[in-house]
Amino acid sequence: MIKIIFSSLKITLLSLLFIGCADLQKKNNKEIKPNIIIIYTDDLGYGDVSAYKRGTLNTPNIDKLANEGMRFTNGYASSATCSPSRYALLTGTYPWRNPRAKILTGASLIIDTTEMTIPKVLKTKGYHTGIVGKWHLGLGSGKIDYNSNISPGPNQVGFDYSHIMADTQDRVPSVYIENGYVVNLDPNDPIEVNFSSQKENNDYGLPTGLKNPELTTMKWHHGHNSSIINGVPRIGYMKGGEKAKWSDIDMADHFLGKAQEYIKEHKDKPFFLYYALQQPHVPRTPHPRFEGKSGMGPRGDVIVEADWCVGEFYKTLEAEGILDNTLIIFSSDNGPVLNDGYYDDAVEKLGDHTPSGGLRGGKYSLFEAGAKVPFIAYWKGKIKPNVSNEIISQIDLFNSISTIVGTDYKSKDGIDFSNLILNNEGNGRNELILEASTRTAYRNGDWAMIPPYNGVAISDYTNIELGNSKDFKLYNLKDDPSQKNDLAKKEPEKLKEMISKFVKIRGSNFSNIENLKLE
Ligand code: NG6
Ligand code: CA
Repeated sequence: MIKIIFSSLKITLLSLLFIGCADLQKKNNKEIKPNIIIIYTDDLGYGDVSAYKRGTLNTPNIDKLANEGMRFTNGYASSATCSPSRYALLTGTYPWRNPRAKILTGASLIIDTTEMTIPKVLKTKGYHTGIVGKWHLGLGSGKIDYNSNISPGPNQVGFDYSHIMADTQDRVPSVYIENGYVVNLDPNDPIEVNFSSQKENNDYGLPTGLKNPELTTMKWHHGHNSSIINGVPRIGYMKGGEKAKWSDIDMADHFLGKAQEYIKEHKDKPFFLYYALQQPHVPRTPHPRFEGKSGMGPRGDVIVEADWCVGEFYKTLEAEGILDNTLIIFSSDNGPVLNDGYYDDAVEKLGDHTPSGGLRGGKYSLFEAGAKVPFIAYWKGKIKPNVSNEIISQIDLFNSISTIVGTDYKSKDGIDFSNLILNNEGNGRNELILEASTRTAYRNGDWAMIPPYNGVAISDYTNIELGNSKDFKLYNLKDDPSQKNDLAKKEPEKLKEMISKFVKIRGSNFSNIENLKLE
């Protein structure tokens, strides 16, 4: 009897102590273990989310996260293209430090398996970690054999579970890969892939977009003229793997289903899910039930589809009862592009929608629209509805998440903004280096500086202003968010200061213009 009383007293005391600790930890944002979800879209622009009130497209489900959570108006991807941004997101390291962090096509894994990543940090705290969707950080360490275990990949850099497409929807192999194995692969129909040029006759004797335009249902504009899969000509050649090929129109439902399954399976333990949607990257292939829904052609339709996916995904979190214990970050890997290689009416049917939200440039650009993206943090009951104009980058999520779950891991270039994200307290970044196709630019406070670069001012293909010029450019974003007035000549002192601060981080070997004078 005494023993029973004593042991129940012990339990009560222990649980009191535990509750006390938990409270304290919560106060300090330490040792709490919310589920963490990053919802990452592909090429979604600053003006594509209606909560940003810049365009005419409607995204009610993403808006809910934005309006009931923290909406950053100065949130950046690290880069104006995909692989570098994804690299920086997961590692907290500037992509220009890693010479392999460029747009990838069939490349090897660019994250070193010894490098720390967000999922690795979370695993030290007992999290289960998963990725569903677009990877685009390379696979393997040489020529990849898609018919056996594909490694290293996401599972070797911190993810317990992975269900991905290797690169992008417009590249081969057009198959899903789960935990290193191609899904539904018939061993009697092995996959071969190569990205050599057509001249080398590496098309396996199969139809291509270049030779057989009559077999395509989507016409290529630039690039994208190799193997035809589901009527869509792709980048690269693929043979075999017939049963394993994805269905483009079902891709959104497919990834959503996998993300929902993951949640249901892991809801009882803290988990991290990186849900990387493929929309609105090309080829834009909405499910027929979304066709025509935006009135803007397939680009608008796949954004409506992506928004629906976010809504369905949210409903799952709600139904599983885990919303008040889940931090959701929503963002995009780079800014918007209309014509990215296919004739798909993105330009013709745009109407008065403004994907870039009035910012200059777009995907691939050093101007603002390249990397300034929708950036939202939502945690029901924890994050209060707010709009923040503080500067924050996806590169900061590593340190911020590390602090939220109570670890000391710090990345090379990130800053801990956990307090800003959760409590709207404290300042954001003073400065930030932005990257676009290996070129870099600098933001400090309200000022943006773009160094000189060789290359065309406007891309012949995408029609986007890339930010190339033979002179330094300087803009005051407060007065001039669309970067119309170059102040480099009017404000020489400011320019000098910006260059010197930029060079301190970036080093002086940043431009492709020879004998560049920094004074
Ligand atoms: C480019 C492709 C473009 C897109 C991009 C990657 C051509 C001409 N252009 O090389 O269509 O696939 O790579 O986009 O092939 S990203 O968002 O993944 O960075
Ligand atoms: Ca992208």
